Amino acid sequence: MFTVYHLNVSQSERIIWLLEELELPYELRVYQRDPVTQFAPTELRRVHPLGSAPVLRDGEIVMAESGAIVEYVLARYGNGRLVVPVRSPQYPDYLYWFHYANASLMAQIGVNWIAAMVAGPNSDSPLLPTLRERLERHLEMVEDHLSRAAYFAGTEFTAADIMMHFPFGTMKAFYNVGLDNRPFIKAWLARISARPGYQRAMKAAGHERDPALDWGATRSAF
Ligand SMILES: N[C@@H](CCC(=O)N[C@@H](CS)C(=O)NCC(=O)O)C(=O)O
Repeated sequence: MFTVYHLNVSQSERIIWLLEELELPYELRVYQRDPVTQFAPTELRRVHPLGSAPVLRDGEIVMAESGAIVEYVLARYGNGRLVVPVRSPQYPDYLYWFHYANASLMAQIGVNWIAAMVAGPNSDSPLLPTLRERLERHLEMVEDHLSRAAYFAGTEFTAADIMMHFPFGTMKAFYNVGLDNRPFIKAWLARISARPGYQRAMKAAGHERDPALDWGATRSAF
């Protein structure tokens, strides 16, 4: 059985969600963020040297990095579920969005979030509008894609959707990317929210309400 080391309000909910979708049993170990810094407690460093979440234990194997964990679970236990076959025309989209979620989108959101915190609310730094414009380019690209596809890899829900959810869903608790003018991203979030596996996972992850709803940034650190 897997053990999922979960930090509240974090990307580790991707792993809970994946296991719920696959109906694979797991034990959950829950850690709470420091209420001021929002960092993980030091106990998590006993599980993995970086001390951040998620971490998955599968017997002797201990893995961090949500994308790597998702790929590992799907390759070993997925039996073809939630992935796109390599020869499928949808495979490049599947691969792109799966990796884009953390490698580019989360990276951009993270920079904007930290810059906004460091600059403060009254800053007139020209950096902030520049970063906003960069983030808008991402939102425009995602919106355009979802205007032509129900899910990131086409007509079927896949692990690429699991990877893409956090930046538009739970990340809002820290930094709201702003989806007011993005009807296709919001429609995709609504489709995701209707999934029983998602609902079970968000409950297990400790959410009292659906994190895909617009709840505004409530957890800005420092
Ligand atoms: N790219 C990593 C990010 C890991 C990460 O930064 N996790 C955050 C939660 S979303 C964390 O543990 N933050 C608390 C800390 O680093 O102290 C992944 O996808 O697993």
